[in-house]
Amino acid sequence: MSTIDYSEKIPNNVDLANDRTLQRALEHWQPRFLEWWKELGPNDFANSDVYLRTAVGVDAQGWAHYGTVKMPDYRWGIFLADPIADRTIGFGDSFGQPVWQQVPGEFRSQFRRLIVTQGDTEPASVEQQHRLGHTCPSLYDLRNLFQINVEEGRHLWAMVYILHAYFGRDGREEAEELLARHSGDVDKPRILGTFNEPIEDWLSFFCFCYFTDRDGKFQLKSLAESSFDPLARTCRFMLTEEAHHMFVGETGLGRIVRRTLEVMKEIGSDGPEAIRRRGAVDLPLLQRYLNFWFSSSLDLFGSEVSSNAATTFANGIKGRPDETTQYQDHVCADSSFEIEVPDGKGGIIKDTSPMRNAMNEVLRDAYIRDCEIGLKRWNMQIKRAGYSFELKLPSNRFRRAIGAWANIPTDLEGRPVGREEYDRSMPGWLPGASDRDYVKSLMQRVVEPGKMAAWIAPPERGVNNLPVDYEYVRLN
Ligand code: BYC
Repeated sequence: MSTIDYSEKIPNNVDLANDRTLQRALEHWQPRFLEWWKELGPNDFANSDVYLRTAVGVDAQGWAHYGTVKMPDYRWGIFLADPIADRTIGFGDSFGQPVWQQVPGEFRSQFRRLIVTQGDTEPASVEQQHRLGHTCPSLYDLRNLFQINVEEGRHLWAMVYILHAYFGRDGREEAEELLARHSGDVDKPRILGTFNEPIEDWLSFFCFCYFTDRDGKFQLKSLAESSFDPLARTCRFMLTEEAHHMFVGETGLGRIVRRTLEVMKEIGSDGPEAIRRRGAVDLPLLQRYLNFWFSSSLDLFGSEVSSNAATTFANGIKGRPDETTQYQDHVCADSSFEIEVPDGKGGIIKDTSPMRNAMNEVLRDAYIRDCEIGLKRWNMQIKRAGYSFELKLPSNRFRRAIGAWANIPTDLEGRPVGREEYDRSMPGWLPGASDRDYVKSLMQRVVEPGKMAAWIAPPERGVNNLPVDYEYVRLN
């Protein structure tokens, strides 16, 4: 197992000390990163002591250390999972050949595009969550937000390292740009749509962690299959950290459902107005938030049929999650995939695409199945409490902005509908102004250890075996 050198200015397990040029370049980027963090990270809490986990190794057993840290002192570092001896290319035209330790010249721009896109999402999410700390529902949640923020910052470092180490001057310029684009900026927005959506309340935050971080899981798993070994190893380690982010989303939404069910039981009603009078989140409101974030996150997989996807698969650049264990055919040169597309007359037809071109859709399908798991769990909670309400994922055709269904109005079941019906039905499908105002009214900060806001139940357990009422953040 490789060890992490913490005596370095930039902790790393890539032997940075022996590459002075790269070390200098990254040390030059470091103060810019810190400036960005100060401006657009959770810097109003710079003086708070936060109980954080920090990566200290890449060993599955003991990779993290927990302790109290002021966020600006967090040690953002560069960690690659240990190499797999004699690893060979797992998919595409070069299947079975040794993996690459350098980027082949002919694939340079394709790799750069994907690495930049991946890197762009990390600081974007920190920017989106910039002000959430002020309205935390508990110290436990505040700590989780900050944990996610520092780790997304580290994931930015992970991509910046690859850009600096393997893409020369272009890579250094791209690394600067990663700090120059900003979420929601009209002139210089983040690359992918969802990362320009504001996250102004904790309901949105938990939905984002549940749906959007899960896209992160699928994309990182695909890049972890890459033939470019340093990228694969980087992404493998990022996935270790990523799991917690989805946990925060799933348990956050689960706790909201639990609290709502308690209120429904107390008042003996499932009427949204009555529930809102008690300061909880009615289930139809939650459903509208799920519709919003799920449909937005579906776009992150790109078009159903994509020549980019075909090329990156053929060239061994980006595979499918768990390529080795989940699939038999790793070349996919002759297979095909059936997709449903609009027929141009207000209906749906089946079309067949070469499998390689449909890789985005293969990933999206797997992602949707993964998203279903949490919903099943919450629906079970609702059923056990004696209610018939069922949370549902909308169709993958609903409210799409990318791909075959972009800007085609459909209902939640994915049936094409007229524009007028679509607009008329929207208040029932997506959060409207009054929903957002109500959710905003709930966002009152709760910072007494162990106390929770009225709209969310406490977690089942605290962090790292500590009690729920531990003072996870000392606000100073
Ligand atoms: N919004 O052939 P197409 C995470 C662009 S999340 C705006 O359809 P392709 C995280 C596309 O870029 C994971 N633009 O798709 C989560 C292309 O533009 P260019 C992030 C979009 O290329 C939470 C054009 O449309 N990682 O880690 O096959 C917190 C045509 O593209 C969108 C990655 O995404 C969109 N939604 O696939 C923190 C992995 N979708 O290049 C972090 C790297 C597509 O022609 N990225 N476009 O100007 C990729 O693998 C691919 O770029 C995509 C698109 C899957 C995103």
